[in-house]
This record gives sequence, structure tokens and C-alpha cells, in this order.
Amino acid sequence: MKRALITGVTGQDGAYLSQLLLDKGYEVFGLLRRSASADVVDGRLRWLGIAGQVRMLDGDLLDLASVIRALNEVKPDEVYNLGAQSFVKTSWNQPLLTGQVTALGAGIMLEAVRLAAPGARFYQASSSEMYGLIQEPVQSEKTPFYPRSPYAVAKLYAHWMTVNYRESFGMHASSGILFNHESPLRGIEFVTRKVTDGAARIKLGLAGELPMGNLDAKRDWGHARDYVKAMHLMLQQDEPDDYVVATGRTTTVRDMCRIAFAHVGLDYEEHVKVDPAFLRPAEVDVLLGDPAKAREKLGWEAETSLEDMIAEMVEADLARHRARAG
Ligand code: NDP
Ligand code: GDR
Repeated sequence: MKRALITGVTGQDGAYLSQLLLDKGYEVFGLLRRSASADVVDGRLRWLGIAGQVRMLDGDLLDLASVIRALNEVKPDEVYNLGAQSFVKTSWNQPLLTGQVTALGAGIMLEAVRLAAPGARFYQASSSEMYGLIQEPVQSEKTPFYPRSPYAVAKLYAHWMTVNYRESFGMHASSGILFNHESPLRGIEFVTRKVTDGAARIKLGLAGELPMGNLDAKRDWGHARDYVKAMHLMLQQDEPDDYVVATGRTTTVRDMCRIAFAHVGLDYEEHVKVDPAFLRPAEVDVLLGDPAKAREKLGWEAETSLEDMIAEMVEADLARHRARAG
């Protein structure tokens, strides 16, 4: 039985990856940072019905000793570093914390694996945000990076550290350059979930308006359930490498709003209002990934359309609000 250690196990991807690995017969372990709200930390795992099946170990990405202790205990075959301060807008308000967790945290993980679990395969959660100010209309593994937020700068450090540990120490360390991926388990602050939750609340008469930021930004949105499969596939390859994971289709925030509101029979234009509070100091205007390498080498393809994913998210948010109302 293979053993996997996941950082960021309580997040969206950590939950779906845990489910995938459990289904494949892995023993799954998660690094869990202490929270005063311990009763809610495994909410996503509970939603997927797998909370009791992931073994949690105390640890924090900022604490090398705790990570080494976890690695010594688990003796993992595979390590997935998904932990991060992952909300781009917050990274301007907490740039140094974002650097510590999202950049140095990856350095800590790489160093800990080198010292305490040298045979383990390593996955780093890199991001399409690293492309930032776009240099090429379609982004591939060869497109130059130009990060546009403290988050993206931090992810770039983590990405190059992963490449460097692979080249310096021969580590089986791979980096997935994942474009935006969403699901009913997406944090409520991210744009798709904010919109699907907003559409659900407005439909149920719980709200009237939805204040939003830049409606012209374009993103290549896929489903997290599909994307965690690519993470796993990368660690099954003979050679470590970097892969773009994307759908190859880009959509404006405005059109995503249209799709979500139309699902509940509403016109987004009557409810979505632009509020400057949600604009960013610097924006990534458009992202569009080329997943050809992942398709050819991993046999991976996005399976869920944006329309189907948004419908699933709106339905989940309607169900949540109905359940809350009793
Ligand atoms: P989430 O924000 O949902 O989850 C982030 C996870 O990191 C949480 O489990 C959080 O724990 C954990 N974490 C934060 N700080 C620490 C710390 N100091 N020590 C240990 N764990 C910590 O992110 P996603 O699941 O959406 O994304 C997973 C990874 O993939 C992230 O690294 C993200 O940056 C990256 N990524 C995501 C994309 C996406 O579209 N979703 C696209 C490309 C990259 P807690 O619950 O305690 O806060
Ligand atoms: P992003 O995701 O910054 O791409 O990072 P987010 O959903 O926050 O924003 C996407 C785009 O939508 C625009 N936008 C708004 N965004 C939010 N959150 N709220 C709003 O009200 C709003 N209005 C418009 C944004 O300006 C932006 O252009 C996500 C994270 O998961 C990262 O961790 C990951 O690395 C990247 O995706 C790939």
C-alpha cells in the first residue's frame, strides 16, 4: 500500500486529492496546522465523506521540525505540497506571510524531504498566476513568467526551487502549473464560488445584489476533481517534469456570471454591481493554458465543461442555503 503525505489537506485540492488517493488504495496522511476552530477544519473532507480516513499529523509549513517529524512518522512514497496562502488579493495585504508560507514553505518541504524522506516523490502546486503579465497569447511550459502579485512572486520561488532540487539532487520533484480550478469546495472568496453562492442567495431571496471586481478578466477554468488526477499522474512518471494543466478555453468573469445566474433563471446584469473594493492593485488580465504536454505525456484531459461545473456549484450552494434555512 502506497503512503502519501499532503500539505494543504484541508483545502479544496487537498480534499479531492485525498479522495482520489484513498480510492486508489493509498494510505493518506495530512499535515494539519493547529486551529482554534478544530471542529470545522476538516469540513471539506467531511463533505466528501472521507474525514475519518485521512490521518492527520500536527505540523505547519513554517516549522521545519514539525515537517521532518511528520515525514519520519509517515515514511511517504509521495509528498504533495498543496499548502499555501493561496488567495491572490490577500497577498497584497500580507505579502511577507505569503512569502513565508507560499515560497519558503515549499523550500522547507523540499529540504525536509531531502533530509528525512529522500526516496519520496514530490509534487509542487505551481500556478498559472506566475505568467502574470502575459508574454504569449497561449501559455505553455515554455512561456516566460512575469508575476503580478506577491502571491505569484512567492509561487515563482517555490517553482524554481522545485526545479533546482530536481537538477541539484536528482529528486523526483515535479511541478504542476495549474490554471484556475474550482468546485463546490472552492473557498467562498474566490470568484466562481462567490458568484455561484451569490446567485443562489439572490434566487432564494436572501440577497439582492452581488458586489464584484473586474468583470473583464479572463480565466481558463477547470474542475478541481479533474486536476488532482494530473497531480497524481505526474508522480507516476519515470522522470519528474513540469506540466501545464488547463482546459484550453478562456472565459471572462462577466460570462461566468451570466452562466451562473442563468442557471437559476436570473439576469446577472440586474444583480452584479462593480465595487472598486474588489479591484486589485495589479491584475492578470487573461490566462489561457495549452495542456498539450499533459495530454501527450500523462494522458490527462479536462473532463468537465465550465457550464457543467458552474451548474454543480450553484446547485450545491442552493442546497447549502436551503439546509441552513431548515
Ligand atoms: P486552499 O486555499 O483551498 O487551501 C490551502 C491550504 O493550505 C489549506 O489546507 C490551508 O490550511 C493550508 N495552509 C495555509 N497555510 C499553511 C501553513 N502555514 N502550514 C500548513 N498548511 C497551510 O487552496 P487550493 O486547494 O485551491 O489550492 C491548493 C494549492 O494549489 C495551493 O498551493 C494553491 O496556491 C495552488 N493552486 C491553486 C489553484 C486553484 O485554482 N485552486 C491553481 C494553481 C495553484 P488551513 O485550512 O489551515 O487554512
Ligand atoms: P485568481 O482567482 O486570482 O485567478 O487565483 P480569483 O477567483 O480570486 O480571481 C479570478 C479573477 O476574477 C476577478 N474578479 C474577482 N475575484 C474575486 N476573488 N472576487 C471578486 O469579487 C472578483 N471580481 C472579479 C479577479 O480580479 C481575477 O482576475 C486563483 C487562486 O486559486 C490561486 O491560488 C491560483 O494560483 C490561481 O487561481 C491560478
